[in-house]
Amino acid sequence: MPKKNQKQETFIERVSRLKLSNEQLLDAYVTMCTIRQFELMADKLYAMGKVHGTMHLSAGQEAVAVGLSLAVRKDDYFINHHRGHGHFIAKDAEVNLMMAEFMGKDTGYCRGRGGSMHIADFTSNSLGANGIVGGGIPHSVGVGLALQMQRRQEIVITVFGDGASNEGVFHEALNMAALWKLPNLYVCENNKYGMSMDIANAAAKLPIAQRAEGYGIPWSYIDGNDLLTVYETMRDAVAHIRSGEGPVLVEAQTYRYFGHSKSDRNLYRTKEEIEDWRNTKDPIQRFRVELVEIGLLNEARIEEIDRETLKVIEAAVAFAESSPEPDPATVMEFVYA
Ligand SMILES: Cc1ncc(C[n+]2csc(CCOP(=O)(O)OP(=O)(O)O)c2C)c(N)n1
Ligand SMILES: [Mg+2]
Repeated sequence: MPKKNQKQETFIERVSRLKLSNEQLLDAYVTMCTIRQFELMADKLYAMGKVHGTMHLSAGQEAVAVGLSLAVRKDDYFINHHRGHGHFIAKDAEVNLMMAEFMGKDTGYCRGRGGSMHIADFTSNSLGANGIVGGGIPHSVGVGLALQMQRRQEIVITVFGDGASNEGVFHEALNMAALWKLPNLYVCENNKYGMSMDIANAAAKLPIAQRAEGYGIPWSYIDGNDLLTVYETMRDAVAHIRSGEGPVLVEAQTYRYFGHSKSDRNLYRTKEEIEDWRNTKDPIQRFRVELVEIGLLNEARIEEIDRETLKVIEAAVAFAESSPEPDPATVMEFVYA
């Protein structure tokens, strides 16, 4: 991918070069805030014993989900991984149905059978998250091949973590997708850790995205906490893919604030490291400062957005809590053998 020198450009110059409207910028900000509120609430509900199983929170990674969603079409296909709440929300999922799914309610996206890690919604071409690390990566080859054979304009986006990129299926899938020039965008969310393993101790060579060269695939390694960088990179990648040139791999450097899952005690990283990412690299804070600078946000509006997004999430909790449990008699429904 051509690398542009964005250092000399001011935010406003960048926004105008990228032709993003005020409405798009504000929408992106609100969506990032919604994801953050959702994750904070999910954490609280888990602590209260209202959500069962486990969950993987994506607070800190919001700019990847939202920058990506700005660059793709709503009918593009999406294959997600276990840390996928933000991507689902950025694809306009109904938070009511997500929350109900978390609480195992019959009104949830998967009628309460999937929980946090397995949300899918075929009506919006969200093909599902996956509890198997790297599990969605080979599926993307089949989906891409189907889209290509049907001469469709949609592409398939596959999101996975740095840890998943060390699995064999990553290489198998990239090889076939490149060979057949499939319409596939691969997005590696490098949040520095796979469970408790620092990627620096797990990957022989960084950046991960450079592995794409082995398959002749264009690649980028980007600041995944900068919304406009994510947007621009994904937009260029999508243009390449839609023109029939085959797949692209983007590695977005980001960071998760919560532990890996609910059993994590953060013993593999320091408090200072977490605080540094929170205080100096937070994607929402960075974007907020930029929007204030260009006059799109002020203190009052920021507080209003915080209140409004919290209200949406609280309403989702109320919806989920008042929803019925699945009827035990239906336990065999949707089971295929
Ligand atoms: C095939 C497989 N191996 C191991 C696990 C256990 N596991 C769940 S998440 C995870 C780490 C994944 O790290 P990464 O791909 O970087 O995603 P992240 O959790 O950081 O978003 C592991 C090892 C699993 N679910 N599936
Ligand atoms: Mg990771």
